[in-house]
Amino acid sequence: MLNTSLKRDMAENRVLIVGLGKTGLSCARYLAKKGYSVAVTDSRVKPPELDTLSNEYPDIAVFTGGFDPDAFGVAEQIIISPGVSLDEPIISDAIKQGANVISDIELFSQYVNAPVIAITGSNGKSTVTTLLGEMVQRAGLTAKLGGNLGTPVLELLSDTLSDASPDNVKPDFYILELSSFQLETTYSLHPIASVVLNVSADHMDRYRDISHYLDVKKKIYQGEGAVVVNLDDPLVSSFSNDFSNNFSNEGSSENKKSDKNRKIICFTLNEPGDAVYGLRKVAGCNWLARGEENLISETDMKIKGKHNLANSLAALALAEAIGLPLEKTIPCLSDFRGLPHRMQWLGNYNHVDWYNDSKATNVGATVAAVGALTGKVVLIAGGEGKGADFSPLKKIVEQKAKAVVLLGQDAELIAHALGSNVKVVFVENMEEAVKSANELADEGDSVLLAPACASFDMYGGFEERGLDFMNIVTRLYD
Ligand code: UMA
Ligand code: ADP
Repeated sequence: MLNTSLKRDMAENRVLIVGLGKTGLSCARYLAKKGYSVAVTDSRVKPPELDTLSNEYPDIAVFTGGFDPDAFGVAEQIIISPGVSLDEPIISDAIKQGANVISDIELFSQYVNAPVIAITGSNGKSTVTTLLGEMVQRAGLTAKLGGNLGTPVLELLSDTLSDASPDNVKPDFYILELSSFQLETTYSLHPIASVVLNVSADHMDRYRDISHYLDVKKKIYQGEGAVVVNLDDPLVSSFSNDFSNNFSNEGSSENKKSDKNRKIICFTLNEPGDAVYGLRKVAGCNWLARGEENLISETDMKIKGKHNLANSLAALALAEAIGLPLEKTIPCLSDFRGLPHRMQWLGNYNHVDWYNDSKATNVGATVAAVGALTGKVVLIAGGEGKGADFSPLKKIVEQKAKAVVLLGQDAELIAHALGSNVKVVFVENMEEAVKSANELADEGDSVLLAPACASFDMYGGFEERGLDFMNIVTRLYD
């Protein structure tokens, strides 16, 4: 639980911020503005926000190029950035010696002044967070969005902004995309509605195994708020049983209440049955449905693929949990075009459709992306695999891929997992990958960048990788 003496520790100058990326900077600014004095450490020689912090707060002590034991020596309160593992020896030693380690999300939880909706899962977080934000706006309410989506949560709190800022108003809701890293050290968020969208292996270089990763994801359900459950994901629905045994397909189709009086709203990609939200075939087309009521046809939506139907149902369920009316939320589904770098259609060049799904940074996302396309696909994949087991790619690639073009650090590992039934080509960089895919694709095929890996071996992030891909494709073929 939260260290109740947090504020005393801060006042006594024993707060250490670990990491000086976006999160570390936001923590330093937030606490400095509140009058606390802090120290910051980062293992990198020149962390990304070093210059900004030094310019804004020259008096804050910063230790870089390693985690300085002197900085940890006096720290009783540590605020840890998501990119730093609790297994770092200096962190685990500090915990053994009684230090209290919390995330920026935990700090946010102590000061937040409006209800929070929290969204996690291995895939679909950013899509659902953004879509729900549009639904809130359409309903005439306000929301601030952030977390793993990109804006550190402390930047969303209005008291960090200057009084003159037009954003300096309390929103009706905060909608947070949360990663497992951020949930590890979060204890008192208590969202009014939360969801674990799905769970498939990711970050296996940080967690012992999938059950360790699952245990961390579960932390989003802290408190007594409404819970949205994906009935199709056995891992999610099984651990949801921990706080309620009412998730089965039995019973009434109305929102269920667990022993703890939590509102539970289930969704499925099957007929709604006893879930609240589901899919129904009407004249050969998939319709999103709430119980008996058909809401919108898949053909009237711009985001494609079964995974995006699941994301849309999850957003509807969260919207219901916070009281938004369907007549406001449904139009968002027909308008929403999706986010850049997620199944982004670039154009039809040389009679081939080109898609940028650079955000497919794990195996589950790539399986969903390949599965979302009709016809044959030339897949471009590879990068930093984060210790993943790539074998789940084999089946869908054998079914749908004409060839796979591999690049980056873990290209060989992916090729090994794919076996010999599919043509594999190794390349050195993105330009070679694009040229090779162009040669391998025939008229009517698709070329899809969905790497199943992080990008950090070759790029500064998935956006940079996606932009590189898009620029090369348009330069060569547009
Ligand atoms: N790092 C070090 N030494 C340090 C501190 C960090 O080497 O002392 C490394 C980390 O291992 C990591 C990188 O620096 O490779 C960035 O880590 P960070 O904690 O400084 O990251 P921030 O800039 O604060 O950004 C973080 C999230 N990044 C991570 O969790 C790695 C961002 O999510 C998030 O948008 C931001 O906070 C605001 O909340 C990005 C991400 O990649 C998109 N998330 C992972 C994912 O989606 O899979 C979890
Ligand atoms: P996240 O924020 O969790 O990374 P995004 O919404 O950014 O999720 O989507 C990332 C990628 O994951 C997409 O490009 C797509 O390939 C895949 N994806 C999105 N939603 C789902 C889902 N519900 N199930 C499986 N894969 C998904």
